[in-house]
Amino acid sequence: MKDTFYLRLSALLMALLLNASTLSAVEKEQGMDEMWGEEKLSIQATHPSLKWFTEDKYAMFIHWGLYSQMAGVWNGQTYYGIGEWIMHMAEIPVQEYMDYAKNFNPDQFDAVGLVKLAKAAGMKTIVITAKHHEGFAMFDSQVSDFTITKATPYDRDLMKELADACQAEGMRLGFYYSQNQDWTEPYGGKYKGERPAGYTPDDFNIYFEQKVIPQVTELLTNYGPIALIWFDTPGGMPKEYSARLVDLVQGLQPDCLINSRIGGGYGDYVSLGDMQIPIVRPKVDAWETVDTTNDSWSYAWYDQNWKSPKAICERLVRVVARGGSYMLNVGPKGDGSLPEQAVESLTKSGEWIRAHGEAIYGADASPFDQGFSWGDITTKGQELYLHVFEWPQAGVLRIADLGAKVVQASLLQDASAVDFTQDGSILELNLGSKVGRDLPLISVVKLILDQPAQVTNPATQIDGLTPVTLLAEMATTEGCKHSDYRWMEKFGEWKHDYFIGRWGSEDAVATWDINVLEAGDYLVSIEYSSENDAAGSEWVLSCGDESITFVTFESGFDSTKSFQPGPPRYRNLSVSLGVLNIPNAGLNQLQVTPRLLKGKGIGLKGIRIEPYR
Ligand code: FHN
Repeated sequence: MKDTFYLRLSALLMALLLNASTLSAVEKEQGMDEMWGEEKLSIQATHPSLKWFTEDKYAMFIHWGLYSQMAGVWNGQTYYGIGEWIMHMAEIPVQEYMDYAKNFNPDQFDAVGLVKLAKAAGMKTIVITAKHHEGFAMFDSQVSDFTITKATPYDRDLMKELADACQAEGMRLGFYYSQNQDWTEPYGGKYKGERPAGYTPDDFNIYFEQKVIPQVTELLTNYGPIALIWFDTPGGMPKEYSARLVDLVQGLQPDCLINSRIGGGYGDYVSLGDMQIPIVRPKVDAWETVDTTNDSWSYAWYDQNWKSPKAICERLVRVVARGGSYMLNVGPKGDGSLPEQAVESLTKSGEWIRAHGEAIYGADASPFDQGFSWGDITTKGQELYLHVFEWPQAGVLRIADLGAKVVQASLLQDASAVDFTQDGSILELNLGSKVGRDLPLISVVKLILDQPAQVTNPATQIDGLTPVTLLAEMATTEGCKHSDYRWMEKFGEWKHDYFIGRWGSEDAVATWDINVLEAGDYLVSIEYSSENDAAGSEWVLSCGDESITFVTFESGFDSTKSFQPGPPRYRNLSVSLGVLNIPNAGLNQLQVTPRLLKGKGIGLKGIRIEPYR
């Protein structure tokens, strides 16, 4: 079965990634969900501080440590991969790694400049790595010598400098703290050296009592108000340790939020998987996506894949439109300076974000649970903000079934009126006269409604103007299953491939509810992957009485190489199926069902529907 196969790949990849030689059999079976403690999707979002968290929407994440000085290079060799894991990738002996601290001298670090950049970027909180898996304290800790103040030529406590700058500038501050993994502590999780004689896994308690508890106490005592503490990779840590940390944090700073990666099912809000921008709205009240400005978390000299300012704004909007918060990472260099491209894209995206803050800060999710092909929606009471990523060619944008009357439509940037008609349930906005003008990165059309939108029909809208892709995430399934396959591609960035697989029999069916705004002919194509033994399977795609029959072939392996060791993945193929007539406007169901299955290993990723003209 394909998804079982993928699960095994994923587990194997993680096992390889986590230094198989030091892991127990149980640890080797862990996938990223267990590492992240992501099972915590049933969170009760009740903490009073969630008010600011859900309103602020946008934070800066900073990965900075000794690994930043290495920048992906050890002993003259570049290690491509997840930068802050270089100790693991290059198998650097513990003592050598710790000695390397002598090279860490961040004399270009400018706390005030950093906070000002975050502000210019439109961010409201900074969360910085106080201690990552390497075990090095970026702050002045009394319980370890492996700290910035004791082990490096830079004897200043830069967390203090940052805390002061944050307070002066009105920026919230949070600390990342790796509570479980500590590669340089003999009793820490995933220690990279030889364990002391007589070691048993219960000795984790020594590390926890002597390092984690006192250091978290220091962080929550010596640096003023801490908005949140961001724990990471609890996988395998017994639940009682997470409970201890919750008590500690609540006792020291009751206002401080804790993310779900504390483990044990605790946490005030959910951190989704790294770089995961959900397609449909997660069924959880308070959540965030963490993402990064390029592909790496920490600075790596070779990673030049910077997100454009527009891409940053789009990702922020997609997250806010699904009801979440977005935390975007930047990796300073070892000397404390920031890569120029990161500064540029953060500043430019920040200009747009601040100018359109009305549609972001304090905004609620779209009344539709999913985005649109042209962009996405955020809302505030009777105001609806349409973030138009791509201007439709005809300059016309259609939305159906808002459940409210539009009173006024204007561009948020200058309040200039936008022409519109609202006939029955269909709202049509004519942006024609605006196209070609000096438009911002993303144009936002502000609608004032006569009442808050009442969307009773959340089906994906086929507007008859733009191509729409029905993704696997949006389907309901019978006899087949949703699967999410994740892998780390190059530099620490997790990729997600979501598909419908495990097709059990010819009775299986995947169904998409679609709201067709214009009846007529549509060109249909599908994206899928198929294992060899399932090649030649036959399928029917139907909408009412109209149908298309098609065959799926082996898709072969993805030729994209991953720097992480691991078996190859199946490739997604895009195949045009032909023209489908949808005779009736309104609510329809589009279904895919096998008529002859040669094997189960077929992953259906999406169906693209495009007006046929
Ligand atoms: O292992 C870490 C990784 O280095 C990085 O800190 C990310 C950020 O979310 N968290 C863990 C992997 O998910």
